[in-house]
Amino acid sequence: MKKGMAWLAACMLILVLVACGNANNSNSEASEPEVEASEQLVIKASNYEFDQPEYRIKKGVPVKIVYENVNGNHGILVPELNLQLDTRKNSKVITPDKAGEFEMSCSVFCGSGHSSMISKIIVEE
Ligand SMILES: [Cu+2]
Repeated sequence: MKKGMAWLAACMLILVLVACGNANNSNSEASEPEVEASEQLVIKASNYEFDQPEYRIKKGVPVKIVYENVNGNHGILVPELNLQLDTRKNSKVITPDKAGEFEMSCSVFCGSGHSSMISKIIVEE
């Protein structure tokens, strides 16, 4: 009799765990809808520069921006494109809706060369 109760309790526990797992999955999908991007742009940062003076992407085309930290501890920040990446969150899909040149700076105060870490994101029409 006692054994039966334990077995029943174990079953209940498994059911609860499964239900919770499903709930978590649907939540994470809802909070961050990931757009499919066929293009990818890798931006690398080191002490104290980005690997290119400018990066080109296209207006209206989803692009996956990937941040790569080469040395030091940096990040990228482009307020106009609502883009901020660093070593903790290192990729994001964006679809720029306006053409132009947008300044990109380092999002982490990394030391003496911090303020010279400036590049441009150019969104082409
Ligand atoms: Cu930096």
